[in-house]
Amino acid sequence: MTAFLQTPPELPDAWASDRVLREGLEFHLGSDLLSVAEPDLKAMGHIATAPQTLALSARAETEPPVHVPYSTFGERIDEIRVSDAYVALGRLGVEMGVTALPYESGPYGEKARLVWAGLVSMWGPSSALYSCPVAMTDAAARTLLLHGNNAEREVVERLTTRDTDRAWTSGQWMTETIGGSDVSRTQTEARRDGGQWRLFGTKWFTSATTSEMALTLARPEGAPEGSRGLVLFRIHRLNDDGRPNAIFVRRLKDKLGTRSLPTAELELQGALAHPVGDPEEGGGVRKIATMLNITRIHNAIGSIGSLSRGLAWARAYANVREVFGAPLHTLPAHRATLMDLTVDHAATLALTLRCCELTGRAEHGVASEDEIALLRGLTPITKLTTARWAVAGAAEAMEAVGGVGYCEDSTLPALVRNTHVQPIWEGTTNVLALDVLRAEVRSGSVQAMLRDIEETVGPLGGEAILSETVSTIKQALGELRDRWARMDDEVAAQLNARSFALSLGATYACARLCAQAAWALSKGSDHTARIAARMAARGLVAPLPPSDTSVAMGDPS
Ligand code: UCC
Repeated sequence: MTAFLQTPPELPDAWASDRVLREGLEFHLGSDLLSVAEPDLKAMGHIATAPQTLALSARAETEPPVHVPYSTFGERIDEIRVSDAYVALGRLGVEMGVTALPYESGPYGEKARLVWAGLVSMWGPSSALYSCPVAMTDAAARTLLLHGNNAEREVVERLTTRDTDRAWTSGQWMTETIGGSDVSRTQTEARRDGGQWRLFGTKWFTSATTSEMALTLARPEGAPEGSRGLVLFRIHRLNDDGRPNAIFVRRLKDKLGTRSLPTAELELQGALAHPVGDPEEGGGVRKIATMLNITRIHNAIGSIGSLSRGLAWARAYANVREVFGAPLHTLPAHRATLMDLTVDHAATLALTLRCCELTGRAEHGVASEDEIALLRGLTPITKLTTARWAVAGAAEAMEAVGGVGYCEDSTLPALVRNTHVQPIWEGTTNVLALDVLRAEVRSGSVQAMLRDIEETVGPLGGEAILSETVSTIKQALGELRDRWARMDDEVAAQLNARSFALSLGATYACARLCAQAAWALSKGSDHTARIAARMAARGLVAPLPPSDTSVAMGDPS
């Protein structure tokens, strides 16, 4: 008897196989604009999943960065060498517009961020985490445009060009040992040296450390404590003469995932730096928050990528695998699992595209005040919600491929490892849930999100297939309003923030799916209506937090 040999699953073309992405973009762009964007989206879908790209990605995963502290003859050089496969994947993305598109004057206007999100979401899971420097580069460009001066226009041009010979990337050196979340305690000191500034301190997590530049925070000597006393600086790895800028690498981080991406601890020992805007005005945290809002959207796009790639592998495997005498994709239990993964993917896309729509409007100066308030709250909600869906979804996708999925050469372990950074990078779930409270106090963002859900689903529900879903969303909205009313003191607000934020994320996503479903139904497709129905049936509102936390530390009081 010939031994059984499993037909290997084949990863399908990322654009052609992703109905949810195609429909989501058509909903937002309209069919005319989508047809303008489609050649680029098609090209990216093809390249991102082409065998040679996947081979580069797999190779980069096995060639982690190396720190070379000294030259052959003993000079301190602190070089970080990265895989040429990682560099090649970055060049591919930059040429295809992953840093440039939102800044170009092209046919898309305020909708450029939507087309861009489609491109980045397909490229990201093949990029060996070059998506990380791309996130920070985009965010630095936006920050310099908003808070920088004319002299920085050339820097912005370098950060946003498609010309890979000129292109720079930027890091974001924010985290210090004293606070990854509590940035206001930053200890790096900025000292005046004639007409220049020099920075002294230690940065504890700096990713994409091979970037030409970074934005970072420091406190000028004598400046007040807290976030207001901090100044945002632009810092370059090398000085104009090509010599190192007094930036020393303590060590590279040995991380669970993101292995091809260098993340280092740095010591700044008098590194030359340039304040972004007027250093007298401080406000460094407010300025770096511009950066955070963009990188948090990149984070959500990363979650789309994790879910779409995991789902693509799980479906590909289900198509070729037979178990218990039947094709795997026909078995009810497995279909149910894939359906829920499909829902998580679609919900992640719906939230993220809404953020991109609003970001594009804000960047083009056409967003209303209400939309700005909405975006301020929706960004942390989207990041925290989608990151949790992505972590669970990547693990589910790996399980769906069974034992082979647990083996490195299937690439699913790397997907799972890399996805685990999503809830940690750029603010954990709890920190972002607390940020939502802050956004309500300063901007009325929670009320703006609740209003938007109400206005979105208000006119819907006439279609039989959507009526139950819409009524579940309305119930969830009522529950959210009740819960919010009870979060009326500091302790109650903090205790409930996480479950409230997750519930708001799910309810908002389902409302957006309903709006898209109603549009798609008018064009003859009930695909999204079925996804929204399943999402609502799973329940939108998370359980309340424990009211009794007395044994949380294992030490009953
Ligand atoms: O550490 C990290 C490394 C993880 C591992 C990496 C491995 C590999 C990476 C792979 C990548 C793919 S990641 C960093 C994690 N940390 C964070 O993300 C920071 C989390 N913390 C926050 O988000 C906080 O909310 C802060 C730091 C942004 C603010 O806290 P503060 O100090 O209490 O500040 P305030 O007073 O709330 O805000 C100061 C100002 C205010 O404006 P003004 O001064 O005008 O009153 C706020 O309105 O900043 C404004 N502001 C904002 N504005 C604060 N947040 C925002 C915002 N999101 N948007 C607009």
